Amino acid sequence: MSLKLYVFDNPPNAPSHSYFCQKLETYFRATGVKYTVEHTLPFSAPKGKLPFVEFPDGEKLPDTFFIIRRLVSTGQSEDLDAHLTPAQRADSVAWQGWIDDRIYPATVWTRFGSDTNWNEMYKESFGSVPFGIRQAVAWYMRRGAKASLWGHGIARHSEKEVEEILQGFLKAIDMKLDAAHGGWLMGGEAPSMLDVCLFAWCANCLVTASNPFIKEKILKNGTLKVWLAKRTGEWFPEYETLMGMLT
Ligand SMILES: N[C@@H](CCC(=O)N[C@@H](CS)C(=O)NCC(=O)O)C(=O)O
Repeated sequence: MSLKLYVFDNPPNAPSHSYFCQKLETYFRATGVKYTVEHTLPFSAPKGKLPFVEFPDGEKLPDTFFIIRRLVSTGQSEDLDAHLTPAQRADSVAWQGWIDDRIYPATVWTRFGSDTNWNEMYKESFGSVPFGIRQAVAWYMRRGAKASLWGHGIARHSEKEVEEILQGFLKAIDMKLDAAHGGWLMGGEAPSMLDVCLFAWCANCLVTASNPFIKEKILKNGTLKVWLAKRTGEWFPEYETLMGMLT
């Protein structure tokens, strides 16, 4: 069976500008799920967000959590946390929640909240949209993102406070890498969902100039860079530019 994976359009052989699209594709690579990539926009997605998948019978399913849950529960893919103890499984879910629901919004706020970072994002993401509608689409998307991040709460913090949140996460990752001696973050011989999410978040932050604070911290962390280079080689050997940044 081959799934269709619907994601934002992206330069070839590079990580996605969307963390959640990168997360799902990384899960597919880590588990060997067969898929083809289709480019689309969130307006066409069942829940208005990307990614979503389409099964061979035409059913469309959105949301990384529910997509992975369905694939695992129907025996179409591997549960990457199956080898963990129940307590470790709970930890893995908590780490995923930290990344998906706190670190990802903090990351998006650094991109959309600061005018300097937004200008980078604008150049990278809207350059191919025809002049004239480019400004309108960008303005609409920034306004929507700012409103939803205000609703989430992260946009109510100062830049310094958001950096503290990100810094705390990066410190925790350092401790995790140290405890795992640079191997899989939950220990053992195989990746867990935490490895998938951390790789996806780092790759997604490294591919853009719109989050300089995070990018600089990742690129200054030798242990994390070695870990990311290993994962890139195993999961996305075609990401040559990313590999160049890491080695
Ligand atoms: N809970 C969803 C989140 C997906 C999500 O937030 N996708 C973002 C891109 S990273 C999106 O489509 N944003 C467009 C919008 O909100 O209009 C998942 O796990 O797939």
